[in-house]
Amino acid sequence: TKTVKEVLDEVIPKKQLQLKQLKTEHGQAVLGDVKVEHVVGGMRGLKAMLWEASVLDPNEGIRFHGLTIPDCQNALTAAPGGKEIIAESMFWLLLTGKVPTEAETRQLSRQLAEKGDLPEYIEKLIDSLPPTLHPMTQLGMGVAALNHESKFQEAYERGIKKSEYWTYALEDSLNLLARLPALAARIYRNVYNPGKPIPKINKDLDLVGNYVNMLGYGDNHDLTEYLRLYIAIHGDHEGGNASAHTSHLVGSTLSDPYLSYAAALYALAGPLHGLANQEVLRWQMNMQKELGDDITHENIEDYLWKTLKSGQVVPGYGHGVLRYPDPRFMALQDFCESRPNLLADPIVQLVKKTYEVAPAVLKEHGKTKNPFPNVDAASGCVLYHYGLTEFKYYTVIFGVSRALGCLTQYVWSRALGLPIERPKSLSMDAIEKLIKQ
Ligand code: AMX
Repeated sequence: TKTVKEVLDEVIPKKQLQLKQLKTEHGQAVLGDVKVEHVVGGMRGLKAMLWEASVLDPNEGIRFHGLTIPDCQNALTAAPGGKEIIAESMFWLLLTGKVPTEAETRQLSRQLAEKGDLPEYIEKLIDSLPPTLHPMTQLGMGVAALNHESKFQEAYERGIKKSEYWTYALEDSLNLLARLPALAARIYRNVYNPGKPIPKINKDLDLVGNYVNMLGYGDNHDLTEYLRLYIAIHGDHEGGNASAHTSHLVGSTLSDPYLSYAAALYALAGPLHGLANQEVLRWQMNMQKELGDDITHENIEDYLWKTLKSGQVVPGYGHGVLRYPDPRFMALQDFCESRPNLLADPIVQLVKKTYEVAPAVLKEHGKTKNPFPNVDAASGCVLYHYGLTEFKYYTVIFGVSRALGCLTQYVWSRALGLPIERPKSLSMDAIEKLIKQ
């Protein structure tokens, strides 16, 4: 059984060669035009960054090294006694491009569990924060402060060769991933359930199994399985989304993995991005309150129009790239469909019914390019059903997950020696001058 580092030792030289050939043989090939609409329109659709682990097709959704979510559900190892993909097997796939064996997955689980305890100064820092401070703010602070431990930063200061960067990047990434559950769980406990002792990390359990245990829901097998699936499929969504792009940009300055990921978390904390899963549930609960027991397709339609006419977006719908229902939404819906208890829950029903009505309303409204649900339309209601009712915490779970993809790319960016990002910006006057030329 190889370690993830040993597999990377084999894979990296091949990718380095591929990049060298791309640069020398195809450096001048054209991938698309840069139009004014790109410059003023949030760079939507502009093919402008390298990201190895996943590619998003507008109609088909995400593929991780070519594998769809159902492919991953078939190929990747589950926890003992479980069925859903676990974070470790997804991380291994993202990082190496290879499906890990069960033994490799278990070994990575143990490696992470052994590194999972928080340093005391982080515990003190988190414990000192007011419980009213948003959990995402706390998560970003904890991740940033963990850079006290950065091997990458220490090695850089010592003066190492560029070719060695990735090994320290990997060490930091594994350490950060290992500690995220304890950090995220401590925030939850402090804010919502103070005073109760947090269980210790079980070295025989997977990363998410330990996370759920530390959150205080370890005896809920279905919630544990749901979070395994949730964290695996939220792990990466190519590079252009705001959190991934932020970590890539910050990492390109050779800021360490902790600081790069802390920056990503603050992009994730915006309501148009990761905070949408908090917003969806708030919006659906308001709908439930207003409609009472009279939940019909017509009433939902009226409520959707009311939201749109008040100038708000319908949270959980639309996407920067996707033009079809998000396969992550479908995977979470399938999880519900296979559990009658879950499906009978009024809020899960409401999400399902909203999905039956919203695309037609959004099409008629005519603004959004994608009238279909994204993953956030479904993710929160299941957490709510299982008793994790604190919406403000939901994006933290997303934040634990997105580390899989962002840290993967951090390692690859250093292995490939990618340069500091520095696109060219233009003022409106400069754009007009260029057009006239
Ligand atoms: N409800 C109402 N209007 C919407 C809409 C929605 N769900 N989605 C997009 N629109 C509007 C936009 O606000 C924009 O209006 P404008 O021209 O007045 O500015 C117009 O439709 C065109 O937007 P677009 O090109 O289709 O989308 P985008 O790439 O600019 O934005 C996104 C994508 C996700 C920010 C947007 O669809 C949105 O705000 N959705 C609701 C929030 C949400 O669910 N976010 C989660 C995304 C997934 C994630 O990151 N977790």
